Amino acid sequence: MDKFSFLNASHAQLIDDLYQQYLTFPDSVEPSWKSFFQGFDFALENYSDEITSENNTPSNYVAQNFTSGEMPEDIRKEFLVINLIEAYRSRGHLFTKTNPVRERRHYYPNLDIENFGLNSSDLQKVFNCATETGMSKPATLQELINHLEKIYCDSIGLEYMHIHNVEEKQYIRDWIQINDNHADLSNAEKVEILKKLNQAVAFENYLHTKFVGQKRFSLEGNESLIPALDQLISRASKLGVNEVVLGMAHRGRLNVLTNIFQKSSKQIFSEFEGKEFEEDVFSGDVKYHLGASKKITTESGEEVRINLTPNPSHLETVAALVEGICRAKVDNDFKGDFSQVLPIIIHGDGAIAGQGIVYEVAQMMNLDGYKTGGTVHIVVNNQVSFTTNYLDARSSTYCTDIAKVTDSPVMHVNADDVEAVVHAVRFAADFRSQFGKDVYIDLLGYRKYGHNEGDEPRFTQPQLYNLISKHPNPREIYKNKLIENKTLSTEVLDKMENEFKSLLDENFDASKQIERNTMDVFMEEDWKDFPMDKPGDVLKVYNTKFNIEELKKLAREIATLPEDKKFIRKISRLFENRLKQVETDTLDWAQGELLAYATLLVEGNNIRISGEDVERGTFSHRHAVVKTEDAEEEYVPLKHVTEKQRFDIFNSFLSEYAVLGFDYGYAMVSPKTLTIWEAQFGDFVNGAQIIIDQYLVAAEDKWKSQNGLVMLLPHGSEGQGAEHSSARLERFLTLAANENIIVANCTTPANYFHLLRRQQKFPFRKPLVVMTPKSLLRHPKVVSTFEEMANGEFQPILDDASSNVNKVEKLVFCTGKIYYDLLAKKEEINDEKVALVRIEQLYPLQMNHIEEILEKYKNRKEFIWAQEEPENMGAWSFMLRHFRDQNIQVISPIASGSPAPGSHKKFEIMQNDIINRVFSTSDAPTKKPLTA
Ligand SMILES: Cc1ncc(C[n+]2csc(CCOP(=O)(O)OP(=O)(O)O)c2C)c(N)n1
Ligand SMILES: [Mg+2]
Repeated sequence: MDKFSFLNASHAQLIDDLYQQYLTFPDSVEPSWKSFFQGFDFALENYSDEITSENNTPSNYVAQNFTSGEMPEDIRKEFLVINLIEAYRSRGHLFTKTNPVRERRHYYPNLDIENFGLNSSDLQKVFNCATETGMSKPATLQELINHLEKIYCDSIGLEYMHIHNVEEKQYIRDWIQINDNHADLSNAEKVEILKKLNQAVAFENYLHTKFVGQKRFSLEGNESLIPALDQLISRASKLGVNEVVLGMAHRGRLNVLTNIFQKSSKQIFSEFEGKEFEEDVFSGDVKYHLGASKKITTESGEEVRINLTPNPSHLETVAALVEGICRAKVDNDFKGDFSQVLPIIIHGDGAIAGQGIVYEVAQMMNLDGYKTGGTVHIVVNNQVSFTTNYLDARSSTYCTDIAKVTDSPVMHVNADDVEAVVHAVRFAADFRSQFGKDVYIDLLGYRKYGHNEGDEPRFTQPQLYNLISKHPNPREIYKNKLIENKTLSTEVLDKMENEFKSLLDENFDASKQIERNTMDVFMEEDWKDFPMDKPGDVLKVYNTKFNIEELKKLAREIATLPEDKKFIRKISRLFENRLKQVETDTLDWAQGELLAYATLLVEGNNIRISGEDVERGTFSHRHAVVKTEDAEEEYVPLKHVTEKQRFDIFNSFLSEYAVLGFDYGYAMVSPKTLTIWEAQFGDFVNGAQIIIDQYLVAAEDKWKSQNGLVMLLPHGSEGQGAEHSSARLERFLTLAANENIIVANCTTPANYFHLLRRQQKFPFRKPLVVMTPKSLLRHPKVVSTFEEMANGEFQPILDDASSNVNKVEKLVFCTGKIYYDLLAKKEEINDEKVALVRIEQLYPLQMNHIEEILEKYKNRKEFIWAQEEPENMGAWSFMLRHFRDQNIQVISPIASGSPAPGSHKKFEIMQNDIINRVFSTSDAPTKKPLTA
């Protein structure tokens, strides 16, 4: 079909309008129009004798030439060639030499000139439009094709035509047109690249021979990752980056640790021997999950700190942390300058295509609360995921197609061509630095062995592994190239290899002398003022008091709106009500929370809160950010309590997994910032379970890594159905051990105030999981006084102050909201035989206080744990584990698969049943509980 047939049906005015648009923003018009206008411009410039007053506008030109079919042949061909150029730009990446071991899939139509209405007789014709592609003067079609092949179809395939921003597209086009998109390297640079490649290859070979069959997740087939990282860090630091945070999985990690992070190979060899770690208290982790931090000086003399984030097996999880860590660095250390911190995430081809968190992390790129100024993504693409072929691993054409979500460029590059790899990462650094956006490098190699070194790849890919077994490694390929073009002599190369081999030998011998392995601690410097806690430290009392007059002053300040701004009536009333609470000394939940923040801010802490709708608060209680009525201008009272500290609060996008990972990462390097993540409802926290299981509860044990993150999880059965009722308290209690986390469920604003303040008063950092209330936010009894806040302390257990100890026959322990339901009944029937004790901190339990209480109520006949969660949920199992020998009994709904009944009516019946059973004198009802 004629490439310009669309012109026949086009309206004259439309054509001219489009042309005006094209003149301002060439890339903003649809590609076929663009080709046409380019052709028209060429005709104007180069074929002026053919242009008449009748055809000097595009519409006239169309009317004359396309509708009558009488366009001069040479101009028509220019148009066709322009179309060919556009095809190279948009489809060239499908026809590259990027796969080192097998033929690529075939895509149609290809770039044969016949598909563009051209033929071999045109090859020697000169075309003006060649200058459009960076050629200095008009060129023959053959020369132009050679030029385009080099740019678009050699060892690098580039995807960028999907980008909507014209300036970015133009920048990329200009960048790749230099030197035909090939690296222009000095001899010294080539030697440096070979040196890193040699280190990568030799290190793997050495492990292969010394630790036969042991898992190391070899990088072989993608060794050019090492020179790539080296050059990326070097280029980025020249562009102003001071700190790099890297996240990667198992593949090639040991190689990165030794050859990029300069971890001594002696240490790595010693870890292969499976020795114990120095401190017995830590469980430690496998060697290919450990983190590292190091200050290095690049070849060109720049100092840069590089950090490798410790990670679990769960692929892609670490990416969210890397973003959070980088953001914290930008906020804490680099005054908001994103250009000084570079996140690099290394993916596997299977994981980047398959794991949903990749999408969640990608969506952070431009968000105020989560952006990091652009991430460089490198895929170690070995074309296989464990045993699964790429055809079963994704539906998308490329594993990197996530890049399209953020309009990011992608370079697919043949991992055997190390110079092309270096060129690609330099592009990544430059593009990120220029636009602060994500960029993807798809490093296309192969996997030399099985998934790990004990695995047989021929079970599943016999044909491919036949090819791979004969394939030379990238060092040999590059070495031969350098010898061929006489950059280096064989002697120099042999010397380089021998020296590195000797170094490995020395380290191997020395590793035998190590008795116990030491564990590197991730970002130790940031934590030097926070030594790790010792057993029992969490249960000590920490001073969370605050001067009462100052507190009142702060309370008035944050409950007062600026007079020169107008807010909707409901907001004005809400703030008036807050002020009234201040004057009547009856502070509700929101005030307890906001005052904790205000006091921490003036004491020199930063605060970051993130989560879905946290600014207003899901339950409309927080209103930490209010908007003016007319302009929706934001007013954040807590930003005004002190100039010195940061109070940041961000509504997150609708993600739990990545956002919790991000905030965990943020807290990982911010001991001086109270970092809080709030779930919309506690239910949704299980979307982020991997972060909890692999980091929150285990990081201390695995990597000696402290973290003070607070998780606020609205929890409680209130008749809203099976969802929106439970933050799965039971799960957190199952995961609690060795004082790894704190789990709390407070019932008073004052206790919540002290709990939050205590987080920053601890001389160490510890994750805090809080079951937070919903109906209690507005419960008339859930108020505290200034005195309780200013001069109180956090109380892990709240004993029943009203009970007459000697009369108590039933000692009832409970936690959270059910206390107020039980209290109402107790007061209604004036029951003196029941004492209600609240467990405000479930983990770690304050056992000495509990023992005192058990001792105190010595006339008790029953010891009850009462909960509104079904018997298999809530804290019951945990309590049973602790008080088995105290004959503790439970009153709860019976076990159930879902956390709460579907209807409000049923919920009321069940809740009443529990309350009645607690206060019943007969034991009959406890034996016949209602079912969910
Ligand atoms: C979330 C998750 N699911 C499953 C696994 C088990 N697993 C370990 S490696 C692997 C294959 C990874 O393939 P790819 O991302 O291509 O990396 P490669 O090993 O090929 O470098 C799988 C499925 C895992 N580690 N994490
Ligand atoms: Mg793979």
